[in-house]
Amino acid sequence: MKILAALALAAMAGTASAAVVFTESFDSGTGSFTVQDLAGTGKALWKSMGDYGYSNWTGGSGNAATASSDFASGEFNTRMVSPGIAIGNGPASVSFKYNYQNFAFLDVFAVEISTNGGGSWSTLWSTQADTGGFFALPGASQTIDISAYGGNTVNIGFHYYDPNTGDWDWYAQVDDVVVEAVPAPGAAALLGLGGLVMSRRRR
Ligand SMILES: [Ca+2]
Ligand SMILES: [Ca+2]
Repeated sequence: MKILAALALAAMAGTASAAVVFTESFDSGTGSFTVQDLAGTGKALWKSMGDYGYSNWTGGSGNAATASSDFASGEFNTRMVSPGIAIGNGPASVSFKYNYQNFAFLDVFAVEISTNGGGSWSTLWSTQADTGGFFALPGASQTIDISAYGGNTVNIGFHYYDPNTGDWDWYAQVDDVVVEAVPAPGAAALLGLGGLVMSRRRR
């Protein structure tokens, strides 16, 4: 039975394709994400765009998660963290819409990933490039390959910070986060094994 189970799993792996396993529209504030204030100042935290009086300049609809340093000067370092997302082995990606305005290469907008519930983070992608309109459309889209993290439950972090002092920068906006991955083993594998058992009974 062990061999048959392994064969069934191998068959599943061979035919499994990526599907949407997580989405967040931010149409209810920061939605399922949790917000960290790593500077401990309460400045420029990820919030609803309306909290800063902004519109959605990402190209998404409804609300966009927004972190603004322009709203009030002061040290800031904020990360917005997704719930744990179980991804299987195989092709996987995270995509999102955004609008980011950098101030004099002082601040950073980064996308990070954790495989230990937020205990430690790896940078997937970061930028200091003005992207999209200035307090205006258009927005932009980004897709990042996270296949290397297959087989883990991951958290995705959107990190906006300025490592310098005397912060007073612009802003970052994010909308429509989508994670596509081969569904984690569990439901799919059980379905495969169920099919195998049924076919054996027919013989
Ligand atoms: Ca939205
Ligand atoms: Ca700073």
